[in-house]
Amino acid sequence: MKVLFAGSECYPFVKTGGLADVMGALPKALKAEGIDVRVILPKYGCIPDRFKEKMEYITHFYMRLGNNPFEKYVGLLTCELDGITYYFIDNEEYYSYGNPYTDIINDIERYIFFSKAVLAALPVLDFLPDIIHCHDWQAALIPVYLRTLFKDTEMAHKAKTVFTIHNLKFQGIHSPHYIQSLSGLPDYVFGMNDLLHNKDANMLKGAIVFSDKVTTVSETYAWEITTPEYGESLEGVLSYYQYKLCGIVNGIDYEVYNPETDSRLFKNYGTKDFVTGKRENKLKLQEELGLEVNKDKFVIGLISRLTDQKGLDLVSSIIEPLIDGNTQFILIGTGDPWYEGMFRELENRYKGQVSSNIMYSDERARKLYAAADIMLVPSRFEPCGLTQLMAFRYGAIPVVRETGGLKDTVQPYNEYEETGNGFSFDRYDAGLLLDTINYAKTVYFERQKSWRGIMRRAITADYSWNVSAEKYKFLYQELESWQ
Ligand code: NHF
Repeated sequence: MKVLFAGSECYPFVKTGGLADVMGALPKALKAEGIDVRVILPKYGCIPDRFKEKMEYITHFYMRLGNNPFEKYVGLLTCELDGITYYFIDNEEYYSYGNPYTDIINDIERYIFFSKAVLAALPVLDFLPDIIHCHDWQAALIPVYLRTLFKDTEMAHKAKTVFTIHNLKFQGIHSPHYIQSLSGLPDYVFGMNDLLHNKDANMLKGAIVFSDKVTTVSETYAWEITTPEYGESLEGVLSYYQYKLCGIVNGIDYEVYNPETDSRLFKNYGTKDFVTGKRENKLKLQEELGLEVNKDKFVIGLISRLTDQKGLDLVSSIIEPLIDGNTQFILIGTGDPWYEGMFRELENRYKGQVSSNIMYSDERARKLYAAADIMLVPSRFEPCGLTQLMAFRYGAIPVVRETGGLKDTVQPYNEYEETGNGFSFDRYDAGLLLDTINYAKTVYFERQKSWRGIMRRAITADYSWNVSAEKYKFLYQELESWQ
């Protein structure tokens, strides 16, 4: 079986969030299931040189885009990494700048170009996939193009499409006129039953309508997005198409994230020596960040994009009662300037107890997973969430809100049965977050044997891609069997 993954970011070439992790890890797990998976993405200027040097030029051609009378250059490059073939769409005008995103108006044009170029490139690449698996709004027009402008091609007769929603908040919305003039899609696609939504053209809605299957990254989120609270105005459309919607929870790459071999840690550790290993990482990180060096402090970690989605308003309103003499708080993340300022101010106010790292640093993030006692993920909504999975892997205990994938992956601690690998609360409420952290803190300080049990269950749990990759395989097989 041949599968093509198309999306806007992919680890290790370019990453701004969890989408890149999934695009990087899932193909490897599917390959282990015997599937020929290849990945296609734009060749951004921001891809590190060490990868650009590995890329080989295949060919180029020219393609028209919408009403523009001039043809656009489409370069094709390839490279192989860890047994996976990657293809890159090259066009200096679109991809030489940005990180990788720019602003929504520009990005809409850049990803319309990408979506059309992917389909135009496939015959040239001599790779006719059985499944084209598209991710998020940036690849949303691929299924639409396939069933319209490309409908009479061999590829359209053969390929089925899967569209995965990683985050419904971003949909690729603009006026029908703008999207039609750029895409050149036929008039009928801009009707109420297709791309038109609340007077705008909505690219993600197009993918929901035109794809053979729609998936999202946890079962709970698959249900939540059919409700007004989480549906981002598409709940009606998603409910209508519920028959083709399903949730498959993400995993993480257990080779990339492994405390036994992770060279970024101060000390490596595994399932046998995690108590001493984590202690050493805690002491060293405290020293590096200028916090009071003391193994007995309860270290709370938070690694997040600083946006409203992540529940930071809850965190900001409980920070005062949270930070006492026994507790330290370490944040890593960038985002909304208001939150950045707030966390900087906190660090100044609580010198030695709070460390706000307003940055994106993979190395520091891994050190924090290894050092922290708990990791906070109090999200307002969370399609899957990878932070809690990485926290498990490094023996940090997640404290999460019961939504989306957080609900599906964190089993709350039960003190009567001594089960569970984390702590959770249901309503989006600062008081509940504080109570839950305080409960975790009490177990940590007063019932150390129980705490070690929670840590053991977290660090030995299997949240790798194995199980979920098999589910995707079944889904692809089902589609392949359709005539
Ligand atoms: O895990 C990868 C990620 C999710 O919850 C996460 C999100 C974006 O918001 O699927 O995509």
